[in-house]
Amino acid sequence: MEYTIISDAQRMAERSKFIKTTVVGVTCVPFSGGQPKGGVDDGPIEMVRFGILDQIQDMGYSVELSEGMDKYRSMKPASDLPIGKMKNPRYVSMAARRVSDQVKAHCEQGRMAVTLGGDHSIAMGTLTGSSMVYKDMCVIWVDAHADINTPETTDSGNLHGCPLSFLLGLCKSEAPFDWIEPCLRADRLVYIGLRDVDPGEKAILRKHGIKAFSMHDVDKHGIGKVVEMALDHVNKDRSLPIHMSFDVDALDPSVAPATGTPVRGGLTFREGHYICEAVAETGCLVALDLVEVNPALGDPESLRQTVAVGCSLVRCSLGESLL
Ligand SMILES: [Mn+2]
Repeated sequence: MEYTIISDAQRMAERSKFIKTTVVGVTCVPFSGGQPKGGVDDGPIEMVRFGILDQIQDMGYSVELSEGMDKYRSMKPASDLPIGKMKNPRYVSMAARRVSDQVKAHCEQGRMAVTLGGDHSIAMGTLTGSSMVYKDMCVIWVDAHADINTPETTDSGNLHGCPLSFLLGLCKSEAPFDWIEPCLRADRLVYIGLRDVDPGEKAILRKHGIKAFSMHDVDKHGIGKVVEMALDHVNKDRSLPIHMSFDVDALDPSVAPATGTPVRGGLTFREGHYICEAVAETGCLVALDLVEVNPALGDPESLRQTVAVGCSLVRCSLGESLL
């Protein structure tokens, strides 16, 4: 009896509607300027140390790594006074702009673009970059938080809570963020996992009719139905490219404890993985962000657990299957 073994990479290339190569473009972004806690800049380094690049290659892919990840630290300006409430505005802007160039370059080459953060402010760059190549793409934002504060509505001034307001064009185009073109339509964005949303953000979601599936919806319908409804909302015919931005704090802190803003009552290990598997199955995924792994928070076991789960979410999104 002969058995043919087909690699996950081959299967994904056959299934994909947009990606026809088995090269994955990985961008590591050791960046923490969008929030106050040190350590989240070590997230991508720990994931690489844990073997994420080898793991992707073991699935049959080859990896093209963006150059110069050290630059994200060295580009930090000597002085970066707040603008309004926004903290580290110049640094966040410069880093996101560089991320945007690197992600765009991978997308232009037809590679799946995988970005390892870093805090979630880098999504200003990842989505700007991918949307330049995939103009009609939709976005699945998996997170405990809505990350849609404007520079006016934010209480903390931490820009990792604001990327979507820039991408949707909800705030004025002003320096240093005037390079960001609004690239995302409100009806092409859907959330999964929300459970800690600021009052100003709730008002924004309502006003713009942005669809969100909170943990309440996950409890009520189950994750399978929620993912189906989320995809139906932004991608009815499963014909549009998908950029998924996955914040590990969407997972319950018992599953991913080493993250900057943990919130109780999150996704289970399997629910998180199910989202990635189901999105991979659509054949529409073109870009993935995995952000907010912070190795400095918690004991060594918390770190190992969080890094491991981050890596396995990436693999599932790239088509690693159970059978
Ligand atoms: Mn986030």
